[in-house]
Amino acid sequence: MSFQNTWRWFKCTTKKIGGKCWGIWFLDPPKDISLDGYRIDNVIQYTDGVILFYFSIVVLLMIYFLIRYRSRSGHKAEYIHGNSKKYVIFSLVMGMLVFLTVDVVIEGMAFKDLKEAFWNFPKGPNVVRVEVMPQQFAWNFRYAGADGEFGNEDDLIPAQNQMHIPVNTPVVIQIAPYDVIHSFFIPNFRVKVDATPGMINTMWFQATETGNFEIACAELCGNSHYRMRGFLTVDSPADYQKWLNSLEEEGEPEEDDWGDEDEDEGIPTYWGWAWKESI
Ligand SMILES: [Cu+2]
Repeated sequence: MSFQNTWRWFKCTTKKIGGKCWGIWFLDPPKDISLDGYRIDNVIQYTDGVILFYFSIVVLLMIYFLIRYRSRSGHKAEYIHGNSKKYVIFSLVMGMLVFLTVDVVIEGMAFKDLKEAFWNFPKGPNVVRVEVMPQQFAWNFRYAGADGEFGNEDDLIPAQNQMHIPVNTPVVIQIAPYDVIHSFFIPNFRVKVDATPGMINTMWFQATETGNFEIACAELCGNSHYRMRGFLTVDSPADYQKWLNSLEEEGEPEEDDWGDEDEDEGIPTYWGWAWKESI
């Protein structure tokens, strides 16, 4: 039985409420509809499980000692220094056990996931590329258009907060903010990347199901941070193409289409950068 199967068995036998096998313990996380989201869930679940295991041991031992050595007649308290060789070795062994089963295992899982998935950027002509520029308090998206190049006239810019991607296709985003730090978070994909002023950050993901999903800002970015919400539509490839075509028909925005500076959600139409292949 592999580690993953053992773990699945453990979490399903311990948490069957309403006939359903709960993923992350008491939480009911958004449905994972991404290729690699299970990796994040596994790390979280392992962390919860191993911590619960050690915590239970400590609590059970405390209860046992409280009862076993309670104050009663004919019993006298004893003062022990606890610094003999035996105790030192015992503490070191316990410490190492915790270090190996918590830190080392979680690091191992995390680096494996980074190497196999999150840092293993997809390449090739079928990869969908999107530039994202969050601002207080909205999401701006940019698609390359017919020429496949960013930062020129035929770029496609959907309405604010609207992002479409095709299903079963790798999507790479590059993100930089218009103003302060924001963070692009799609709970259904278990992915998140900061938008940092002065930097272009990058991330990739792939949807396994069509539907409508929420994009949240995961960085407190101002007084309306809570309503900074984007809408991600995962389309079939045909619907996605149709949507791109509908953007093309809308035509180019005018040069002076910059949003009103006094308005929170003025749309800075002219933004974008040449796609950074090296990052
Ligand atoms: Cu934000």
